[in-house]
Amino acid sequence: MASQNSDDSSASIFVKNPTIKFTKLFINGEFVDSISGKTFETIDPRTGEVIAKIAEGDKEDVDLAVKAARQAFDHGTWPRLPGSERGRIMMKFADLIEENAEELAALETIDGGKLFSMNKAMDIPQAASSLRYYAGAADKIHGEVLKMSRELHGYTLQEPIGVVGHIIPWNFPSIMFSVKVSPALAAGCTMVVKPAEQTPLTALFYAHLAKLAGIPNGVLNVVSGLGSTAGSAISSHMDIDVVSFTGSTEVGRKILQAAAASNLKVVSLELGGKSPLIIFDDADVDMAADLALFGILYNKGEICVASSRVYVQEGIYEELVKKLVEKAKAWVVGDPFDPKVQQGPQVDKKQFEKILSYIEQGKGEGATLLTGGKPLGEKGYFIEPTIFAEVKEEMLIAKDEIFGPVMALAKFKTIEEAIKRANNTRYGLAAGIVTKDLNVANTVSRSIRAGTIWINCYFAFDNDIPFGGYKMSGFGKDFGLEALHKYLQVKSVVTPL
Ligand code: TAP
Repeated sequence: MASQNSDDSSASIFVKNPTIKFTKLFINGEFVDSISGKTFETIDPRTGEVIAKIAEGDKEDVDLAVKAARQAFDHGTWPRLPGSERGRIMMKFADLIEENAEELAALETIDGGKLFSMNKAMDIPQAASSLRYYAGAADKIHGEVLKMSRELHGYTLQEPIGVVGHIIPWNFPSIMFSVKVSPALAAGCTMVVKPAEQTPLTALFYAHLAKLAGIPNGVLNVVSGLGSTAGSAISSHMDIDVVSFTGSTEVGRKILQAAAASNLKVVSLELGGKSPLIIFDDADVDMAADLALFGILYNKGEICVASSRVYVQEGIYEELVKKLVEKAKAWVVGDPFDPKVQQGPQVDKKQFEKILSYIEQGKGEGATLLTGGKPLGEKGYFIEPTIFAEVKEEMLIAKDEIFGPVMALAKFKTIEEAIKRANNTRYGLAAGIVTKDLNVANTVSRSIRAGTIWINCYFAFDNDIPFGGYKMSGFGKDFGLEALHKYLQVKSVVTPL
């Protein structure tokens, strides 16, 4: 395992220490201080040091942002523009993201500890690509002419739903921003975005680029701040029509309660997961070990669809475990700017400590620690890739979303047992299956109650693939044309013939 301080880097010194240009709230097309004048610190998880002080929005700032968004929706041009024109501006926004990809990727790395190489190759391009996907849909939003049983003429209109509140998490700040904002923009909505307090930097940069692209004032507002104040003000606001949230199941529940207690706004929740990866005896052991490791260690395990429970059929169990441990020991943890590094620091001290406490819990409950289990280095929030075997269903590490590089491994005999154990969770976000047998793949994918099933692959996302949860992983979809529909409402128009 690499030490955490490598000199070798693909990023220039400038990129590793980017100037922080945007630290204020973005309301009605302007960067402004919070009304209270308060700020909060955003931290570099590589060192624990403060990067910048960010304006801390609260209820009054959310009110101002919603007022601007409401004005832009009720009287502004954006919802009334031809879809093709909205699409053209969104394409320009995407171009500007690509022009600034290096700087955005670096901000994402210093704010959240994510790998610079992945940000540059994947997260930032995906933010642009999501805008382009929905830009292409903006002029194809239309209703239907209905077949009536009486002497009536009826048709539907697809209208933008109104003012949207987006509350987003810290694990994929750019992708989450774009995946929420793009379909809402295409639909003709106006919006307020609250980024996570750990990672506000890119959302504020995107606000600047949106203005440069020509998105009118008030259409896209960004209020950085805390969940308990700014986030809560969004979910309970009387003039927000829909809240689109990604984050923990616990906060998702609060948002639903706040929506019910306020104006019954529409809610979409993309919540936690405890996704199973089932590896059958006929799998290529080397490929399966790579997939299992990637499934839990990618983005340092801070991903809602992480394959945190791995079930291996008994015939290949011993061989697979041996490979997994070998590969986990060779996995490189360290400076996320170093191109050889595969895993950076956890996002913050709280998350770091939470993961370590789950590791202690796993040891205490009697699971076998095969490798890892400790923090790495003197500073920052680095944790060794950790694998537990003989994990029983009732253990906390098999049940809770840890959101870190911790795999819970178990052995199974039959396909029925694998399905039963995979479904033994309150979550239902995703699942993976590794087999060469098409019948097995089909049976298992139809039997698992989860929103996405990956067969012989993992984390295979695409703009056109709807993504969302079953059970306590939430409801409502991001990605795909499905996501567009959550920002539209259907109006029926009827006239006598
Ligand atoms: P959450 O607390 O759920 O944070 C997600 C977003 O919700 C953040 O913007 C947060 O603001 C905001 N928020 C917090 N409390 C709120 C409230 N009462 N009303 C409205 N918005 C509120 O997640 P976290 O604390 O960052 O992480 C905790 C755990 O959640 C993780 O360990 C992980 O298990 C899970 N998680 C899941 C996901 C996904 S993608 N499913 C993503 C992140 C975390 P702040 O910035 O102030 O927190």
